Amino acid sequence: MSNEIEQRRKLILSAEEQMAAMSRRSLLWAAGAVAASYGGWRWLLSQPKQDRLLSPLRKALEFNESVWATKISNDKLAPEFDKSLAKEPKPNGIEGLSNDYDFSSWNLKVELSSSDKNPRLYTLDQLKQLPKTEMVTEFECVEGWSQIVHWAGIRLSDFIATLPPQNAKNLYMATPDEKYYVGIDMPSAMHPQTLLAYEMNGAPLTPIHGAPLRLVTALKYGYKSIKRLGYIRFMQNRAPDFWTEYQYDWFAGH
Ligand SMILES: Nc1nc2c(c(=O)[nH]1)N[C@H]1C(S)=C(S)[C@@H](COP(=O)(O)O)O[C@H]1N2
Ligand SMILES: [Mo]
Repeated sequence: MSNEIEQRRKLILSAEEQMAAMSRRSLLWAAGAVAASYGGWRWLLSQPKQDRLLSPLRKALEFNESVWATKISNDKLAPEFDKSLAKEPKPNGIEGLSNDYDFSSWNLKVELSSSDKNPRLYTLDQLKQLPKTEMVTEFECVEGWSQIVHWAGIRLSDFIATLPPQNAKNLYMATPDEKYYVGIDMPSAMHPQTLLAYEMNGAPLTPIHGAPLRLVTALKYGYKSIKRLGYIRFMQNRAPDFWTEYQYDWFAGH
């Protein structure tokens, strides 16, 4: 793990410890108390990557997940743009993207439940048999930048439709080494703008952008769009999520 990420985590965790005993209702008051008693904001502001730390705190003050849970639904579509506006997004986030990965060993492992001992394995060619779907949507990182990107791949809902029906509520998705992982609720997984993408801006994904296959969800912040996807597991419980463990919103709608 990079030092930068380790440092960010420490910052977030230390702020979280300070606030852990405080109830949601008194959070605004609590933020002031933390600032007063620890010189908190001055200290926070003197740290690198301040936005990365401050934004989850700000989110906790302003929103709650139920607001986002009602905001996203299969009726709502993210705006789409002209392809001419699409550019490469900033390469961001390398958890689970080890340099020595053997791409020839890649396949997508799918477990239909937490106790499924016989994962189904898919090659990219097999997945490409499903209808190719394109979208030109805005990719938004919680750090504050965004970029219009032209994606192509298969709809996650089209893929799920090929599997035996089951009534899972969530998906766990992880890199082959499981060092990066995201949890996605089933309505979001079934949304028409949730793709298993293999192309970006008309070319196959490059390794830094998640080759050979990544998730792209147009209605959520970039941290849910896991690169180098290797596992999908259907779950009843809320699936673990890398950044949610450091206080980012699990739902991550924007
Ligand atoms: N495997 C993996 N996927 C990841 C990340 C990561 O660290 N590892 N970072 C996420 C974050 S925070 C963002 S903003 C996007 C960035 O995607 P990009 O590098 O293609 O722009 O990838 C997401 N997916
Ligand atoms: Mo991000």
